[in-house]
Amino acid sequence: MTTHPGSAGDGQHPPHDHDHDHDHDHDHPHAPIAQETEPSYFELMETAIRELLVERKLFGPDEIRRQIEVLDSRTPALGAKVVARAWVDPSFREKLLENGREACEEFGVSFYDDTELIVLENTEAVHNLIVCTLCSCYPRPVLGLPPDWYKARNYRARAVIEPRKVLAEFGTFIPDEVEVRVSDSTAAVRFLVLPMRPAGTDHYDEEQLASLVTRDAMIGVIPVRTGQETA
Ligand SMILES: [Co+2]
Repeated sequence: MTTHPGSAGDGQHPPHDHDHDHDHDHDHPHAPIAQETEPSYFELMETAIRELLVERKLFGPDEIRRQIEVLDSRTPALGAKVVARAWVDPSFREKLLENGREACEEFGVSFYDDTELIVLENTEAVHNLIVCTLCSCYPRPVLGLPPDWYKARNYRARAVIEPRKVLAEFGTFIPDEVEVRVSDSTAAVRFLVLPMRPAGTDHYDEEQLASLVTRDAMIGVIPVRTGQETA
């Protein structure tokens, strides 16, 4: 139990008898929003730089909010639509493999940054896997935020050293005769895997196809499945 300094016995504010900490004096009827940890170095740094840039009028809080809204609007569903279109439209597929960014932009996925997008096609002969060995570079305009494991040191280091072993841990076993190609992303160049269209989907329409395509398949750690596969 905590009480606020200055809130006990001042005649106006009865002492709190519940567990929370805040630095102002009022009674909340609602549960406190938990502040789980102290802000990290990078969180403090971000706040300091953001406040400085706003103070210098280089951009305003509304622009920051709008940019966050754009970032949050990106999900793997966008990438899945791109993949499904490539599966049904050979000329789009060709364009996509030629210039990923341009093809995506024409398809309606805007790029809010200066990154190039290279789309890597999985075939019967080549299986592609993407990684950022340095940090967490990822095709965010088409997939949104990367999963935590993508940013983990373990994945970043091992994906290039022993990709088949890493893939096996995702339940993906690549036959020896298939080449595994690992592409290392950079700040300027991002990759997206164009997975193989699964067998038995000839009668699927574009939307049904898109619903099969998952984030992990576009990173290259799993194939696209229909759920109808026999083990
Ligand atoms: Co990176």
